[in-house]
Amino acid sequence: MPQIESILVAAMAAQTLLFSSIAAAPSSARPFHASPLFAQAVSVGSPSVSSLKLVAKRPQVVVAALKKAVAVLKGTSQVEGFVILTQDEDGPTTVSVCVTGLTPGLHGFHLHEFGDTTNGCISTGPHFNPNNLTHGAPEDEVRHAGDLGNIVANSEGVAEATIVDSQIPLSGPNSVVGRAFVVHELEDDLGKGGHELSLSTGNAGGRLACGVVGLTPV
Ligand SMILES: [Cu+2]
Ligand SMILES: [Zn+2]
Repeated sequence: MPQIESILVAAMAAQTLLFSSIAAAPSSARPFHASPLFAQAVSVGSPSVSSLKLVAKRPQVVVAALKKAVAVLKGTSQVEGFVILTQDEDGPTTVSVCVTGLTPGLHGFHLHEFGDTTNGCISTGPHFNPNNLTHGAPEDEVRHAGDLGNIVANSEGVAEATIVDSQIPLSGPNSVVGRAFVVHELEDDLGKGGHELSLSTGNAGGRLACGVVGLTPV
C-alpha cells in the first residue's frame, strides 16, 4: 500500500511539473529562438529537464551559425589589400574589401576558381563558375558565381566596398574557401562590352593582386 501511494504521489507530482512547463511554454518557448543569453536566463528560472536539454544544445547551433574567412591580396605591383567574408547560417555572404595602390576608377573584382598562387595570380585560373554559365554582372541571373563586378578606387587609389552575395558561400559544395579573389587592372564590362573576352572575363585586363580565402576565428 505505501508503495502504491508513493507511486501515485510521484505520478501526480510529475503531472504537475509537466503541466507547469506546458503552461509556461508560450512565454518560455520563444526566447530559445532569441539570444543565447535569454535562453540561459530561462534555464535558471525553470530547472525542468526539458529546458536544460534545450539550453545544452544551443551552443552547438551558435558555433555552426556564423562563418568567417579572410583573404590577403598581394601581387607584383604596389597594389595590396584584404577581404573579410562572413556568412550567417545559410544566408548570403557579406564581403568587405579594402584595396590600396590602384589607379583611380573601376577595377574588376572576382572570385577565381583556384586558391593556387604558385605562378602568381595567373594560377588562380578562371572565374569561379560551378554552374557553367557565361560572365555577367553580380545582379544578373546568368553570371559566374565569382562575378562580383567592380570596385571603385578614389583619387588616392583606395577602393573600399561591402558586397552582399548569395553565390559565394563559406561551406557546402560551392564553398569559396580555398579559392582566390583577384583585383584587375581594368573595369569589368559585366559581359556587355562586345569584346571577345566580355563573356569570359569581362575584359578586365591584367591581374594586379590576389589572395586565397581561408577560414578565420569568428
Ligand atoms: Cu578576375
Ligand atoms: Zn566571370
